Amino acid sequence: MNILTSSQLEQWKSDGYLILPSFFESEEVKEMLDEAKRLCNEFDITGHPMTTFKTAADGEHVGDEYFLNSGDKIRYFLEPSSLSPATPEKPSELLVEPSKSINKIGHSLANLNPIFKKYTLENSKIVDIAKDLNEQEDPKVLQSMIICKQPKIGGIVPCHNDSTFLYTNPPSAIGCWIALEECTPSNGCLSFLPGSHKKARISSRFVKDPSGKGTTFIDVPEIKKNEENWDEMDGWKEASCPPGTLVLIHGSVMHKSPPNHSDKTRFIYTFHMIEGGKGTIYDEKNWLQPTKEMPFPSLF
Ligand SMILES: O=C(O)CCC(=O)C(=O)O
Repeated sequence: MNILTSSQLEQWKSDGYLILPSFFESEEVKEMLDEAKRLCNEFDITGHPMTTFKTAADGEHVGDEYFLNSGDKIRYFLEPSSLSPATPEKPSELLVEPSKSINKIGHSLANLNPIFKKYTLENSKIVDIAKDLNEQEDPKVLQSMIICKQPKIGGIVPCHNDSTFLYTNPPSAIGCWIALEECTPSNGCLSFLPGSHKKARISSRFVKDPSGKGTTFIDVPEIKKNEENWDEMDGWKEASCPPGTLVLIHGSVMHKSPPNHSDKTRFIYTFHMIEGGKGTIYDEKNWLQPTKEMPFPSLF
């Protein structure tokens, strides 16, 4: 093994997530955070389609062209409550300055931004982690993004698991989530339901709506629906963590984060890996698509 101890690996297998404090040095975190803030500061709202982002709960459909074609770009998605409601007389207007209106920036930072590339595709520690987990033969990197969780207006991320949103057959997603700032319950740290990855079936998947407009959820054939109300179960654990922490997230583990009502930012950088080998299929129904010019890159 390269980085993980056998007890950490056991914890990953039993909980479905693993918190690794001090994974990145403070200078490395500063470089990522400075770059995240620079990207926010250079955001120009002129001509922006005012696309907002919130993690879809069942029944809610999100996503326009700007969102659906962001797999090979660096695009800005707004925090819903940074905008005034649109009326027949008046379109939505920004209620805060543009740099503070951003929910997330994605979804191809690992390919297109040299700093985030350095901490993803070109990072030997990340490669070692993927090798230590030994879950994927050919990890492909996708959905690399900064999540800002802005002070006061940063919204909730409802209870979900990632393989629903980055579906492969069979499910294979793993999230690498990196705290760039202190994450606490008051600014919206992650919470997990340990062990839920062993029970939760990926029976539904988030796809482009066949109508050609937006996104929807469809059933995964032959997979029995989950009856559990995961969100209401006992045993949720908050994952407060200092900057520099890497949190590994199994694609089936239930997790969430509350709104940020505090006056502190909660910047994080995250990307996901899916299995590119073993005959695993990532199909054209998925909302996030690679392009011919920019296929999902292999980590090694
Ligand atoms: O950063 C957050 O609050 C949520 C992130 C998340 O749910 C994910 O990366 O799957």
